[in-house]
Amino acid sequence: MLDQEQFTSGQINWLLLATLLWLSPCVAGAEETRQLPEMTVQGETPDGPAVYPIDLQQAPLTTADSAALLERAPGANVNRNGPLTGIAQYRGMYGDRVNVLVNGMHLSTGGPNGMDPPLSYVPRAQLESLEVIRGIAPVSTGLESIGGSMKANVRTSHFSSGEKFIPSADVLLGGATVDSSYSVGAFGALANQNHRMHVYGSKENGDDYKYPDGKVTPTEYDRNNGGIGYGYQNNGQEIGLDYRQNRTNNTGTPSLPMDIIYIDTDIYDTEYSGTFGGYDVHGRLFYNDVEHKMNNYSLRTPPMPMMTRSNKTSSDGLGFRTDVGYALGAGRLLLGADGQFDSHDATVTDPVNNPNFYVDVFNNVERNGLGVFAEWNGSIDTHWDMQLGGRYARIQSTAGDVSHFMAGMNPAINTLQTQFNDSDKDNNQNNFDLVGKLEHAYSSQLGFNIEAGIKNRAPSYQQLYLWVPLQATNGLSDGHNYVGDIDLDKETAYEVGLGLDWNTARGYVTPRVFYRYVNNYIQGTPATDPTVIMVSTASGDPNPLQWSNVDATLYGTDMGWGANLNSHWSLDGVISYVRGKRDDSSDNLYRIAPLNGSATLSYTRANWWLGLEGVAYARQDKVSKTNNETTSPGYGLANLRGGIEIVRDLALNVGIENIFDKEYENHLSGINRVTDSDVAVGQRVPGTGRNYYATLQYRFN
Ligand SMILES: [Cu+2]
Repeated sequence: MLDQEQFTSGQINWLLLATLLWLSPCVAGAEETRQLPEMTVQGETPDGPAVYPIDLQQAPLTTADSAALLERAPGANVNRNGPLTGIAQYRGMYGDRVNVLVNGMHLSTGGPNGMDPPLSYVPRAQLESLEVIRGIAPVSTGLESIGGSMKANVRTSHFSSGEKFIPSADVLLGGATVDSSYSVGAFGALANQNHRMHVYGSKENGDDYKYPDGKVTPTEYDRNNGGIGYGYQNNGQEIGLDYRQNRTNNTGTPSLPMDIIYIDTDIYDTEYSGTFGGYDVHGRLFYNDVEHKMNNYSLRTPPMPMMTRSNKTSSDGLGFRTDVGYALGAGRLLLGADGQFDSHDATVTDPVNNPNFYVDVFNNVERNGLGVFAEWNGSIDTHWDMQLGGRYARIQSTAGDVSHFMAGMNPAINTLQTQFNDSDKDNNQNNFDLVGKLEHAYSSQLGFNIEAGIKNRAPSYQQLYLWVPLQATNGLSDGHNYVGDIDLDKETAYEVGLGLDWNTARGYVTPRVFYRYVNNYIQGTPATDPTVIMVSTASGDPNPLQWSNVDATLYGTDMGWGANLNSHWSLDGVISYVRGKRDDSSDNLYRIAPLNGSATLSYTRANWWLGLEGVAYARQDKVSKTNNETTSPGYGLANLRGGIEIVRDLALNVGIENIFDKEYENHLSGINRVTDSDVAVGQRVPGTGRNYYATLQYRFN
């Protein structure tokens, strides 16, 4: 079962496991430092109602893709193109529009088709918390956050008290039947009052998953992820150093034209925080590097025997952030500066049938952002809290010249190449963001909030520099070839929101409504350049799209809700609805989640729990004609989960997902492009069939 590659990282895991088991007797007497595992409870967060922490306690550890957990937060969802490629969606926006932070970092991802979205770098087993910031994201959350902000934090070490070093550890084994998958993970830490250090590693591997009519090919996956970190604190000052490595091997993405052969990513992060008088100073510097290869012939049959293609890409990103916070009036002012300097390259070749084949899809592409912001949070009256923030960001993009091996022989390709190389490739945008929020505590149980904001996003590098018609769309997966437009303008969103938080001992509801108008929304529209159409037709799509600035409106409502029936029984759920449409034409926006909701009935005892989950999606018939999007029928699913602490520190979690083995298609799943699959080409990729899973977790701290 283990091939050479697996064995290498398996060795690492066994080494960790052995070390941790050896360490375990040392902590038998360390009970006073024992902390509860990650049990963030909905509606009870120190950050208040603005942040929605996803309850990880009852979320399955066998879901390889952490992004799947987003379905548990109001307004959030996930666009799937494969088992590890969940793209975060929030209130109808996704991809580059949603600011997803991994340990506070904005990562420069390597897949021009969204194969390595930020959350793919945080295996579920290593996730410490996943939070969705509700509504308009504060300007302090990132350079560009037009579609909201989310924060994923990974397991790390924490300082303890006293000089004695206290160890802590966590070992996890999991398996699931639907894709014959397994996951192993280990985390170990050692900390005292001044030093903390940690090491971790995980491996996840699965085969093609089953659905009631067969198997979805290729949905196999293999991901190895690990890292090491150190922190030091003294006299109110603290530094942290972290290194994380990701090695994803053969992993299918049936909704995209190619599959992942590898994604090799290294992430370096250093952080400083200190207090000087009344000033809290914070700084962070980070760097990530991605080497990625995908092709259309290793995990699937190419569309035509001679059309074997391979695409090698590389990306890197350098980012920083500094901020200082201090008391001002009845609140705190945060002043900061941040930057992100990303570069991207991608070259398509045909190593099987044509060694001369090469196309520079992206060459020396750079996207650099620099910003400053000010944000004040405080109270303006006994029952009124306010947030006021402003940000300026300058986003500068540029690209190098490209070449295509056919340019000498094919006049149309030569025209596109010459046009691109002769053009001024600089695109500079000045973004001014503003956010204001008011919260009114009507009583200890009831609060109201109102918010308004202006947010901007400069075009992505694909939207600017895709010069030859191809499906490099950051995972749109609509089957169309696209070309970019160097002269695109930034998107500007004007958004307002209203909300209510009602929270008592017996239950809670947290509804929000929002309305967002986006000026210059970037959307593919039918290409008009006859040369583009000619080249695209020759490669199979006679109707290519070109990104252009249109206008759009998104509005909707979402909420978390729950009821405590008695001391053991409770009911919790979320409901999300969003409507997205063009303003300049009668079309709808593409790949928008239909009305959906979930409810979990839980029975909880001191050392075991059971949960019955119902998930329901309505039909989506508000689809995009421009993107040839098909409608999807509604469906309901039932899942049963449970957990028990067998002995102290050893927990078993088991469950059955999709109990009735229902065949269903999630609207946000992509369209199948693979011929040798049980799923027809052009059909929306079906969801997983009945799945039994179990995880065993041993942790002490
Ligand atoms: Cu890729």
